[in-house]
Amino acid sequence: MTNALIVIDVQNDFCPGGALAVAGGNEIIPRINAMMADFDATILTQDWHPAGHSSFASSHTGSDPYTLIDMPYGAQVLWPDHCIQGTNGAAFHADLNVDIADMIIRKGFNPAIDSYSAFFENDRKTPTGLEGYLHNRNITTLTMVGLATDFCVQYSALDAATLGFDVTVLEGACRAIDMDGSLASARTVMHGAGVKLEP
Ligand code: VGL
Ligand code: ZN
Repeated sequence: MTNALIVIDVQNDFCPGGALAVAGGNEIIPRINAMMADFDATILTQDWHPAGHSSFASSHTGSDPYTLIDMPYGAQVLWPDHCIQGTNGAAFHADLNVDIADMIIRKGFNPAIDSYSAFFENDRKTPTGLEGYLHNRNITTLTMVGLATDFCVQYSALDAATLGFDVTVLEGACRAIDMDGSLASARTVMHGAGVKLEP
């Protein structure tokens, strides 16, 4: 067994003061840093949108953030502008130990498709390349931490489980957006998919 720590989207825009701030988002960083040495590999993901991305409410006249829109690939939540490529909001939080990471995977760069998951874009079929990377390194066991539990962590964990990885989400090292019951739903769905939820 080769294991990896997958650190999802610990970026300024998802931390307090950021454009899509997740409550307590920065609190998880010391624990994540301390865990990195316990894994064979550490992989960071980075939400990385071009300006004018289709997941931004500002790209859809008359639409407010945190509402739903129909996209060709299904329902999509509209977000405030966030994690725009090259901006400080898209940078990793300064406290995160990025130096130890083996791999940084960027996602959400396709202007027309969002990508919550580290494995597939929101059309559920366009791969990011992470699956191949993990297989090539014989990594079979994943521990996921980061932001946000009910969006990018959930989607990444579900795809990983579907792909056959052994997946654990450390909920105490994650924080949630929690809109309209999304956290409770995420926990139920992840549990049902065989993702281990641990504190
Ligand atoms: C995320 C909403 C939009 C996340 C990314 O990292 O959970 N959520 N983009
Ligand atoms: Zn995003």
